[in-house]
Amino acid sequence: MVVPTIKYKLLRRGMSFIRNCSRISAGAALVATSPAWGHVVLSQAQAPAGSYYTAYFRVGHGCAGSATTALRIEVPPDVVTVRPQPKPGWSLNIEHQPLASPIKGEGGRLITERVSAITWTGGPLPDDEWDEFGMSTKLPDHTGVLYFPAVQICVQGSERWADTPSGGAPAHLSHPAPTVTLGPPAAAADSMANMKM
Ligand SMILES: [Cu+2]
Repeated sequence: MVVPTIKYKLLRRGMSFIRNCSRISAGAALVATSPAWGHVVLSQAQAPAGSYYTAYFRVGHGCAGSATTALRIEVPPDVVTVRPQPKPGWSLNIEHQPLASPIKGEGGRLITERVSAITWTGGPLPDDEWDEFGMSTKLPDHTGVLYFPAVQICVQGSERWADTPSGGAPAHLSHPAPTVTLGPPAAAADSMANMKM
């Protein structure tokens, strides 16, 4: 494993935030199949393309020990339908963006804009506690990786979780964007949905 070496180097450079991450990622390494616990991540890292998906953004710790007071999530351009989950103690801000070309939504209603970002503000969520922030989405029909760049604001400082791999190993990103990997559509689930209609 090269990870301990990297952690050591970062610690030597005085990047204290990595201490939070090291404690958490050590636990995550024991359960290799579960998503990483550090950083800001999506709790369910895989979903079928074209499915309805409730995205839970898990905030694992604060900013270098400082409590979290806001989380802003950018919605990928090809995700058109988004509904955020209100949280007690947090207020919601929803940013909209006009669609290049309107699309037909449920019931034939014309959709002319999309939700481009959602921010929860409140808390504070202490550094040594975790929480999840939810939004229901309709995923695009194609397979591949979707990135939801996040900004975590804290009482002191902030962290931007927006790194994406450029051909390299995702494990080496210091501030990876939350991701969900879209697999082939679930045929069984589709036929169930059609039966209900
Ligand atoms: Cu972390």
